[in-house]
Amino acid sequence: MSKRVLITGITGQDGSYLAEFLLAQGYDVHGMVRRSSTEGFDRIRHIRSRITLHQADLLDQLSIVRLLDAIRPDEVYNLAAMSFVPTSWEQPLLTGEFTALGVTRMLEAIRQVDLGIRFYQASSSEMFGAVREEPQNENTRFWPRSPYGVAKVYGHWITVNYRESFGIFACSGILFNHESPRRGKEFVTRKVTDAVARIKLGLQDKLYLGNLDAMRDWGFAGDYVRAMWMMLQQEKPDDYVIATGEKHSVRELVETAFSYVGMDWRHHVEIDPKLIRPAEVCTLRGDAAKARRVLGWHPQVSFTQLVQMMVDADLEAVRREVADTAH
Ligand code: NAP
Ligand code: F7E
Repeated sequence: MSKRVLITGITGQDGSYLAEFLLAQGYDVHGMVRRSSTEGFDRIRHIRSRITLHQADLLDQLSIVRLLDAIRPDEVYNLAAMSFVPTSWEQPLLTGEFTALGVTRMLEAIRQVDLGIRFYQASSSEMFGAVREEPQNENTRFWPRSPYGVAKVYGHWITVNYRESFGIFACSGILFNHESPRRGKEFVTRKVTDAVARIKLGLQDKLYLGNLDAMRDWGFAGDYVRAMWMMLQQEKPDDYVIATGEKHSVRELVETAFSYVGMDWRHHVEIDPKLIRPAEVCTLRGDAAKARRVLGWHPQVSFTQLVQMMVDADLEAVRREVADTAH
């Protein structure tokens, strides 16, 4: 019989790639979605008929318990969260409820329904924040720089604690930034590739950005969801850093994206001081040696391939948008 899985955050970037990956592995895939007056299922439209969606909310403990009891999954991937760093300064309490306490609600539900359910927690390189060393690995001290980062530190430690307290097979994946054509347009990579497409096609002239000096270790989301699954297939639960080991600045990102379509970014990019964060994570670069050694995980898409893939996808999307409005 096929294994059953529950993904929270299935409508998000990672949820959609993970659902595709697990379907290909033969899983019976269930997703948790929150109630909304309109359906935001764009990223999972192409697999909608092959998955089962259920309404529940990270803020509502009983809804999660009832859901786990009804589905009885073998594995749970907790990807749901308020994931945009700037919003975490505007809505710090809600961020704590979703991104921090939401993890405890998931773990409590497992504790109540079935201690045998395997659990993956979507932790983040934002926990390293003002980095204490480079590259960062599983033993690097955390110093989060936003309410989002602080909430993720809580989520990480409650996952470790429930593993140690109750023997739950719970893993915390400390994932560095990962992107794709399905990335939300407020994140810097997609904001840049969407703007490059619009500028190239004559629909826009300027792109306003914040800190061009920030450096990130950017990988491809499709590679990273494979690592999540690998963690839950091991004999013992553990925590892993997932990263490419390379870092690039926002300036390099912009240069790579504009030059790919034959344009000079200096003619189009302007700085908007409102986009500078109250406390910045200036640089991140991960060391995924443990994941390579234990899981056998390697990223397959390079930085340049990733940027080009996203620009190509946005050129196509914007062309479609233009054609649709012309009809
Ligand atoms: P994303 O695209 O923003 O997706 C977030 C998902 O969480 C969406 O499906 C959203 O549902 C859902 N959600 C939010 N609040 C919820 C609630 N109260 N109840 C139920 N569902 C809720 O994020 P992502 O990039 O896929 O990231 C997935 C996870 O990995 C997140 O936890 C993120 O913090 C973490 N992470 C991401 C990265 C990265 O670089 N992408 C790196 C490290 C860690 P709606 O569609 O209803 O909004
Ligand atoms: O910013 C700088 C910004 O918003 C990256 C989330 O998935 O990854 C993501 O968090 C950098 C920052 O991602 C703009 O200041 C400059 O230094 O794309 P981002 P993030 O904050 O790193 C981690 C791992 C997560 O866990 C999060 O959930 O780019 N930057 N100008 C800008 N950033 C944005 N968004 N917009 C700009 O205009």
